[in-house]
Amino acid sequence: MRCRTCGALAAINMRHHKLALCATHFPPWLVKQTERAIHNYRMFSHDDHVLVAVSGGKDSLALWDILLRLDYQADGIYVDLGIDGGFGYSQRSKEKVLAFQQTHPDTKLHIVDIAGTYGESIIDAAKRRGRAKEPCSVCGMVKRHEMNRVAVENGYSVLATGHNLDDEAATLFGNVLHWQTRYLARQGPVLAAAGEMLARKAKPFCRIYERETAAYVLLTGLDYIYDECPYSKGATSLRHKATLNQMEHDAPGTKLQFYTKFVQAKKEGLIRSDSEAEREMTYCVQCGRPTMADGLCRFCRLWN
Ligand code: Q46
Ligand code: ZN
Ligand code: ZN
Repeated sequence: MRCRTCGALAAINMRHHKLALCATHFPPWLVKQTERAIHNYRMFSHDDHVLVAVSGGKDSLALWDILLRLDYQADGIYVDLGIDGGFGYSQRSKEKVLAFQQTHPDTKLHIVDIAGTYGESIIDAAKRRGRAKEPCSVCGMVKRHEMNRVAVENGYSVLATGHNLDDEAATLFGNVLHWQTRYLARQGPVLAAAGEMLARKAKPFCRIYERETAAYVLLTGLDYIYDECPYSKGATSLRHKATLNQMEHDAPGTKLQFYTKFVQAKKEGLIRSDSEAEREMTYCVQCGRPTMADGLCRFCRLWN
């Protein structure tokens, strides 16, 4: 395959776009695609203060890198979950994030140490809830709560996450399989803020395939933690990803269509929007953040 721009040997062939690009022309192309998504879905502008959720993995570091290249005011937040998994997962991922931030000294990095702040690591908290082997629901909830808290308390107008198209399509697939209409209402490229306690959320990579962010970090030499969290192995989302990969292999563009047509249907009012879902929310009596639960939110309940 040859690069469409210069005719050199291609580094990546994107069958879904009928486009092949070389090592020189692919990274700027991806930066432009990200900018386009930010603009088209009205995620944020150059006046916004963006907080990027960074895990040390390829997607979130690529996102922080691209937002800085695009001259956005973007700081980072790292949530130290205290997960070891036999290879010091949290420690090593934190080192990658710190190393990246040190090469961008104008940016700020917020680090939340869960065990230090709440007296218990994610895994211990999950154990207490009888979820030692499947800590992901507790972990995800705590991460979302803490990222939002830091965004709100520090005046960031938007929280950006590195979820890519493969993540979003797998989530959508799971939500549709179980007809989780509430979750469908809260899924999308950008979620509006709800009052002063819930920051706007944006996913600038929602149309970018995982192999494209992988190619980006490889070609730009970004250093990230290659190993996944040890608890991600049994995740249902991996099964959904495998199914979608098979379909994508047979018909390139399947994932992109599945996701973008969903977003379009929401825009046309065919699927309930997040603002409608928001009306069902109440506010946690302890931390004041929106919740679907009565009285205390799930986060406050966990630590009480
Ligand atoms: S960090 Fe936490 Fe993930 Fe690890 S314990 Fe599960 S949710 S897999 S993205
Ligand atoms: Zn080229
Ligand atoms: Zn609460």
